[in-house]
Amino acid sequence: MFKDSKYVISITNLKDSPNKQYLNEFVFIGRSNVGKSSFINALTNKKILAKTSSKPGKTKTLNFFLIDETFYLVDAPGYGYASTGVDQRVKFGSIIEDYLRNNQCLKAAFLLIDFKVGPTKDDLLMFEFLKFLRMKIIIVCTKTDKIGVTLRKKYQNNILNKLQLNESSVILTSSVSKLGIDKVVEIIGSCNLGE
Ligand SMILES: Nc1nc2c(ncn2[C@@H]2O[C@H](COP(=O)(O)OP(=O)(O)OP(=O)(O)O)[C@@H](O)[C@H]2O)c(=O)[nH]1
Ligand SMILES: [Mg+2]
Repeated sequence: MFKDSKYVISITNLKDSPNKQYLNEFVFIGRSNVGKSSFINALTNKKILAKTSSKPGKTKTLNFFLIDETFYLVDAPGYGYASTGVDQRVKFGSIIEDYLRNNQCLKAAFLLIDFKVGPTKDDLLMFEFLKFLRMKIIIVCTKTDKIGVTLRKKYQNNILNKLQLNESSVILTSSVSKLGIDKVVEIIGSCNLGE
C-alpha cells in the first residue's frame, strides 16, 4: 500500500499540469461509471480522495494525486457517456487524447473494464489507441464483487476473447472487496522503479 497520497489539482488544459519535476505518472482510463475514482481511493486506502458518484460523468477533469512524493496517479474523465452532451463528450475525449499522446512522464495506462458489462465498443477503441501509442497497458476488470466466484471464469474468458489476450494479462479487481488491489500496487511500484 502507498504511504502518503494527496490530491493536487484538477486540470482541463495540459499546460496546467503540476508535474514540473518530471515524476512518473500512471493514468486510469475507462468509460464513465466503470469505477476509476473508486479504484484510486482503494489503491490509496482513502475513502474520498477521488470523488465518486453513482451518476456517470462525475469526473470531468484530469485529476492529479501525488503519491509518496514520488509519482502521480491521474484520474481521467470517463468516455462513452452522452448525458453531458455531445460537445462535452468530444472535449473530454480530446483532453485524454492530448494527455496520452504528449506525455513523456506517463509510464503506464490502466484501462478499466466493467467485469459484468465486458469491453464496450469505446473500450475496444481506447485499447487500440493505447496499443497504437505503444503504451504499457494494464487491463483492470472492475466490480468483480458483482459476479459470483463460480461465474467469474466465464466472464473473464469473454473479456479475454474480445481483447484477444491471454489469462495473465488482465487483473480482476473490486474496490468493495479489495480483490486485486495489492497486485496493482505492486505493478505501479515496479513500473516506477523502471522495470
Ligand atoms: N459493487 C461495486 N461498485 C463499485 C465498485 N467500484 C465503483 N463502484 C460504484 O460504481 C459507481 C461509479 O464509481 P466511480 O468510481 O465514481 O466511477 P468513475 O469511473 O470514476 O466514473 P466517472 O467519474 O463518471 O467517469 C459508484 O456508485 C461506485 O460506488 C466496485 O468495485 N464494486
Ligand atoms: Mg470518476
